[in-house]
Amino acid sequence: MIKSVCGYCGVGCGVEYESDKLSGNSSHPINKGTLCLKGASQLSSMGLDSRFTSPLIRKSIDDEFRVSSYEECISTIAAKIKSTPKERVAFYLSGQLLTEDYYIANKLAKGFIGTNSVDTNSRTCMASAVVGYKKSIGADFVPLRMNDIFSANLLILAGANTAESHVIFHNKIKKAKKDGLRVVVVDPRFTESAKSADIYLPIKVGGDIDFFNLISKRLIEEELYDKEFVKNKLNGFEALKDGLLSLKSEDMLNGCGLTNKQFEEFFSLYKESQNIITAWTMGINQSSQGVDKNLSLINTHLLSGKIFKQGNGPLSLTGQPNAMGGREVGGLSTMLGVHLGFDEQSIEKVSKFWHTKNIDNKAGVCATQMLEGDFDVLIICHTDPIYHLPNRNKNETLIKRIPLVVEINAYDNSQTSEFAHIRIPATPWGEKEGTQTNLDRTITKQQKLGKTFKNIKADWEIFMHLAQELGYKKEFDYKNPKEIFEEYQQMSKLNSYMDMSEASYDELSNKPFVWGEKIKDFLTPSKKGNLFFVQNLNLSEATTDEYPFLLLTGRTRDQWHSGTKSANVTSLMKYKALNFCEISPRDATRMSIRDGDKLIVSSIRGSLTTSALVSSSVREGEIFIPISNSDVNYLTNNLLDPESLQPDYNHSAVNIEVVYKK
Ligand SMILES: Nc1nc2c(c(=O)[nH]1)N[C@H]1C(S)=C(S)[C@@H](COP(=O)(O)OP(=O)(O)OC[C@H]3O[C@@H](n4cnc5c(=O)[nH]c(N)nc54)[C@H](O)[C@@H]3O)O[C@H]1N2
Ligand SMILES: Nc1nc2c(c(=O)[nH]1)N[C@H]1C(S)=C(S)[C@@H](COP(=O)(O)OP(=O)(O)OC[C@H]3O[C@@H](n4cnc5c(=O)[nH]c(N)nc54)[C@H](O)[C@@H]3O)O[C@H]1N2
Ligand code: SF4
Ligand SMILES: [Mo]
Repeated sequence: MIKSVCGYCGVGCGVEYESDKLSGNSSHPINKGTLCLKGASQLSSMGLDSRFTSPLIRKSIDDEFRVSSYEECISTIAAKIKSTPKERVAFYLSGQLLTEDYYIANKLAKGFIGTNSVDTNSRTCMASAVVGYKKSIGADFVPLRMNDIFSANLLILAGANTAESHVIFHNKIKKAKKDGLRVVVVDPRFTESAKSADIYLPIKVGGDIDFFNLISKRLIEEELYDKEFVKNKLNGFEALKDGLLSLKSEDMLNGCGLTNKQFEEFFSLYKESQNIITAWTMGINQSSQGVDKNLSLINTHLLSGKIFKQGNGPLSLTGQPNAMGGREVGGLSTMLGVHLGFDEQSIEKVSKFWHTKNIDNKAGVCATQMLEGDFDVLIICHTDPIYHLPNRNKNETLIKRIPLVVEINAYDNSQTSEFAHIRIPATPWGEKEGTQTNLDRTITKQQKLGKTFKNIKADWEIFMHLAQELGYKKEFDYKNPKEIFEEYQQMSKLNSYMDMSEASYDELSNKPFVWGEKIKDFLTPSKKGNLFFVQNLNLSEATTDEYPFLLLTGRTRDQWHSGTKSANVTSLMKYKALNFCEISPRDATRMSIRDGDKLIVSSIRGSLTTSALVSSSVREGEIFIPISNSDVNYLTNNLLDPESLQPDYNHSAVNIEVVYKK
């Protein structure tokens, strides 16, 4: 029997493989034997016809690809990097890479090539939470675990549809509910998660800051905040208090679109709940005020002292399987490695550790700005930016300017492949090994379950061979992921609060390691948390007469993003269609739209074709298109949060045209 970990979402469920069968690992602390359908179906994704297996090369994207060799691809990329100024080389990575893949790519780019433009699709996903945590608690650190819900009285799910996106966590929620946990869902859509909630709050799109501010204001007005904690452990109380008290509660209610009755019903539950967890995902992070939304949410936990105590705290639900590992290693252009930045001291420590003098002291360009940057070499690995970045028509034009685009992918059908000059195949989940950190700091080892094709390398090997070809043979001489993990463990000691060096690589499949369990205090230099007064500035795109609908986008339970792994797996195609557009019954009646009608949805930036699904999950004037429609980002706007540079995917103004009646 081989023990491994699911390669899909941030819950990080343990799996077992024996006699060609995959099941949940009953001794894994996260899932205790259960798996969702995606997790259980992963063997099928290994066998898909769309697996990518031959290296391809072409001079111009107008030419046909020709089959190349792995060696030719690596030497062509290395030659181009050598002749390119370092600041014109960028790496676009993914929260789905393993920690060892990340480590090598980061070490190569930041440590040796000397470019800090190494960023990941996590920029589109968790960047606002990273900045929010850093500002308020002092580090990108999730201060509680999923199982804390079993000690909580109230769980608030804000902009998080766990029933579809974190399925096994959602099952835990259902279990905890039986033992008395109350659940409040705050979401503009009446989601699958909202259906089983005790209270559903149909928040106005973008209204979260007003909602959380109103909670904080009431805590202050009714003197329900933790006075001792505020006095001894927090900065910024007076400014927050003055700011909040200067606002009218009515305006805040208007801002979040809730009635007085709805808020009071919620707030009386809030007041009587001793232990509270607020969990959030894309409805908070993906916003032109994503960081401020995070800060307003975290404020409520700081004021009430409901943090660093069992059953309490702000729980950011990371989406991808190893976005956390990536953040820990340093896979964002705004950090160097192991949560260290680009200050002189950090650069000195890391330079000494890596034996290099090449580290630059400026933050690099982040993922959401990479295509418009001045790059001559862009290496994209384990992600599909043409699919996932907002305002796709613009991105298709921008990427064509880059002289060398390299795509490393395990499947053949990404949307980015059309724009690549060199394509290198990588071994996918099930054929490689390495570690990943789930959303609550649990590190589990992924294991090989099947054979690895001879000429297909794992992502870490591809980066290592590139480094060696660039002349860094001694510095990149690893026989296996274990050696990389152990070097990373040594490096993590450069940061005093990181304790992953206590893990044993060989045991990580059987015995996952949870790092950071000893941290029970703020990680700021003063060991105090920071409150911030923030306000809803309504910066998202507004609807107009021409584009009168607000488009919301998001996940469906059995599909994974662009669908290269999931869209053609038979068992995953039954639950919901890949391409549909939810429209409210009132809008449908007004426009004579029926289920199945073909629609063209357009924004000022582009359009797509979809089919109508009349549903009371969405309100009048709002529509929902799942991201399993790989054209979704032709519609979306590219507004970014000014601090985290995360996109505001969820709120784009669109129009609907009915093409023909079914
Ligand atoms: N099945 C499946 N699971 C996945 C993934 C997948 O592709 N498929 N992807 C993984 C990844 S990478 C991620 S990041 C997570 C994402 O996990 P979720 O964030 O739970 O997924 P979404 O469907 O994007 O849900 C975002 C919710 O925010 C709501 N929302 C939109 N605007 C607002 C707003 O202004 N305020 C509030 N409060 N809510 C708003 C939307 O209606 C939606 O229900 O899922 C992970 N899990
Ligand atoms: N409109 C809208 N857009 C969004 C979002 C949204 O909510 N709405 N969400 C955003 C978020 S949160 C995220 S995380 C992104 C996700 O966006 P992407 O990361 O682009 O989505 P995936 O389809 O998961 O892409 C992963 C790629 O890795 C490839 N792959 C699989 N296994 C391997 C492997 O082992 N090695 C290599 N090298 N490649 C492999 C897959 O074939 C696939 O092409 O989308 C973002 N875009
Ligand atoms: S919940 Fe996430 S980690 Fe668990 S089996 Fe499902 S996809 Fe995999
Ligand atoms: Mo994500």
